[in-house]
Amino acid sequence: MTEYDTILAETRGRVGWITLNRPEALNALNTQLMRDVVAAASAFDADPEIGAIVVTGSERAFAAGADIKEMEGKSAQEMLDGDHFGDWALFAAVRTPVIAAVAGYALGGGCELAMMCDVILAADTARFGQPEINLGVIPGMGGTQRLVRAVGYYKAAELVLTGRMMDAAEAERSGLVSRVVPAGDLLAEAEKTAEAIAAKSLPSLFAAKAALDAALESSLADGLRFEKQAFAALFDTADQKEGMAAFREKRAAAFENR
Ligand code: CO8
Repeated sequence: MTEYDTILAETRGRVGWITLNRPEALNALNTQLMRDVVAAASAFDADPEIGAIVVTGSERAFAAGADIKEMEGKSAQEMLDGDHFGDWALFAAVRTPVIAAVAGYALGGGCELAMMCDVILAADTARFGQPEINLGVIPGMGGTQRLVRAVGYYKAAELVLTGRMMDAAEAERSGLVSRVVPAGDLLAEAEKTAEAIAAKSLPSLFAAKAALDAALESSLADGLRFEKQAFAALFDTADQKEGMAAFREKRAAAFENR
């Protein structure tokens, strides 16, 4: 397994784990951490033995945002030319389902990173927010766009304009998180959920994620067209034949991921 400077990456069964590891900065997302996360996620994504990825932080912080100290002195031109956060688009584009397991702070870029994932499991200690307005800027890694889609305009607008944090219960009520669990159970729940996903057929997982993404990115008519094509295409996989035969024969499916 490759060693990284700012994260820990490991494989457990069919699940790839990425643990953000800059405790001195509450896992603030600097350029190196972005590169490390993208490299690890891309490697997991290319590995047919991996069916789900978990991204997590520490008990205190999932991530407290982009690294303010790294950005502070930059000009507008430098921010645009450097495209300092551009590689996060590669993370958002991985085909494999990604679960964010969030404890503590998920602020600014940390909240935006969680929203690039497909499932957000929150510990009851989790706190979400887009506090960039307090720094004289605005969210820059998708926060104004994905948060509106996740929680609706009025909730998102209040959070982005005031910069206030919401706790895990409010985040769940608002539709930002999939499920809240006691902090001590977070990693076990993430593992259980990831294993349940990773046990499915890989082609159907890729198709499901791509179709879900289409719901956020296209009109209903285009999304339905995409879904119809993706649904039909799966009938040329061995796993569709196996899955349906297993149902008929009243046994568990043995998927071969093809
Ligand atoms: N960047 C850099 N360092 C940080 C960050 C951060 N985002 N957050 C915390 N740290 C550091 C602190 O500076 C401190 O380091 P040191 O001990 O050397 O001073 C250490 O982590 C511990 O933090 P605190 O002492 O502040 O811990 P507290 O428990 O008192 O407070 C908070 C915790 C409330 C989370 C507080 O640290 C905080 O408010 N952090 C900043 C939160 C924030 O504003 N996040 C948004 C950042 S901007 C952003 O994410 C934009 C994303 C899009 C950019 C895209 C550009 C293209």
